[in-house]
Amino acid sequence: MSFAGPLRRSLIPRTSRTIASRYPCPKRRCFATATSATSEAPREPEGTKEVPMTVGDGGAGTIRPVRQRHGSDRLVFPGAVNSKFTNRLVFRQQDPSKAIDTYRVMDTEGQIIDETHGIDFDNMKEQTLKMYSSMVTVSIMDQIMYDSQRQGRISFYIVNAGEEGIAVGSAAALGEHDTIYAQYREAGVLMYRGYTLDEFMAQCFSNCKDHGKGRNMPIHYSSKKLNFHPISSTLATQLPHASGAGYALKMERTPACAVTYFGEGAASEGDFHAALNIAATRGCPTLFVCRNNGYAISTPTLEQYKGDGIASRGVGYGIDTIRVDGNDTWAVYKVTKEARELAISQQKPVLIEAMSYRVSHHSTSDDSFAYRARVEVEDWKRRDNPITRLRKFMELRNWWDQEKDTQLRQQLRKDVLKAFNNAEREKKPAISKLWEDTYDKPTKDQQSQMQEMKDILERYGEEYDLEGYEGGKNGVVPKR
Ligand SMILES: Cc1ncc(C[n+]2csc(CCOP(=O)(O)OP(=O)(O)O)c2C)c(N)n1
Ligand SMILES: [Mg+2]
Repeated sequence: MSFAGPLRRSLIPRTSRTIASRYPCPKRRCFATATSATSEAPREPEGTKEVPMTVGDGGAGTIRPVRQRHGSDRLVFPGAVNSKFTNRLVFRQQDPSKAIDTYRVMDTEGQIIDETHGIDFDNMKEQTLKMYSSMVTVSIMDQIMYDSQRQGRISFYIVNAGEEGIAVGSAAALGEHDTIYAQYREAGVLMYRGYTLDEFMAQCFSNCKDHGKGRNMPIHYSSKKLNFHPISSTLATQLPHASGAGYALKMERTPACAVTYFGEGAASEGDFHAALNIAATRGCPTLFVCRNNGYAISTPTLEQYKGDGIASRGVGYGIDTIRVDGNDTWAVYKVTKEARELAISQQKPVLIEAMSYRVSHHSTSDDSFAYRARVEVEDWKRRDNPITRLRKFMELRNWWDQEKDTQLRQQLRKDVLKAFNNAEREKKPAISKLWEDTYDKPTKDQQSQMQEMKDILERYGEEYDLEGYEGGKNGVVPKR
């Protein structure tokens, strides 16, 4: 019957079929050879028959068979496919003297120390200046926004100090179609990708130009245009999203990757583990970029985990992993570029652990001197800083000097203040925006809430600065 073929085919789960045909397994022939070879193998006692089993290879999503051979010197179960038998009862421990290395391209003086870096610096002057300028802009914006929060002009802020190199160095190595899921201390990624100062300020002031319609706390940026998903400060929720986005890119055969940023503290969340495991088993082209800055608010890393940082966990999940000096912007650039290439060409996730120190308080809601000494912070600031390091690199190449630096900083300060003042004067979004975008049309409950709000504003309108909102007190009228 002509139906027989397609009918039988349809019994195979659709996903396995498409995945297997897209990523043919070079080892599939070996299965056939191994199966026929068993007829010549010595006979096994009853009850210990070889049972072919399959196991995911963690790469392109293919499956291959494993079997426990009689008399073998190693364990070959689906859960542990190449483990030697031993009669020595030893609990394996980590060896603190063998911590995972930290990759560097340049030292603290801006001198290149890895001559195999393969970065074409001579043709990268313009890009280097863009990277440097992005980092300086973030640091100037941070100072202004931090002070403005203290003056009560915005409600909240998170400073990026000390971690600008991780954000900008990695962003410089990504493609425009790569889709980003960040935590909250990665303003440099947006800055490098072209988010304007007006956009930053509109979000922080929750004004009517904010992409999020003023409904989120400051620093919860988003940009559809730049493939940057909205910041969610509910820790680690972005990580499974990034695994899923990587999987979607793989299914669409888009030559791009998903990239997610998170702190080492967020890596204590269950979502971190779920995200890494699913990305590893499904072979998702997702880059996991961990900023290990030594603190989860007031909890130092020494109290957060016992293992070798976050990198050791990547290895545990079977993910290609690297640790990098986060103050070395070129090292971050280089590993991100290589990781991206690996993720896309081999369809698998990569974990990057970028080491840095959180120079700032956690946020404007935190006073870090309640749990760490001022001298500790001052020491770190003096010893090393990603901005200073990149500047030294540029000076060594005669691309930069003190005069240029002063000019750049003056100009950027002016630009930030201009955007700041414009955003502060802008109206807030119409009050009705509070109810938009959850449902296609306002529900009955929402309509009654709007009516209640309208009544309150009619009665007590003079208690509020309604003129500051688009449409004033009439802005609460729902669009039907
Ligand atoms: C699910 C959840 N739990 C707790 C918090 C409160 N919280 C906000 S930031 C933070 C520390 C995060 O530390 P880390 O991931 O290292 O990021 P860092 O602030 O150091 O950049 C905590 C516990 C939260 N936002 N979400
Ligand atoms: Mg941290």
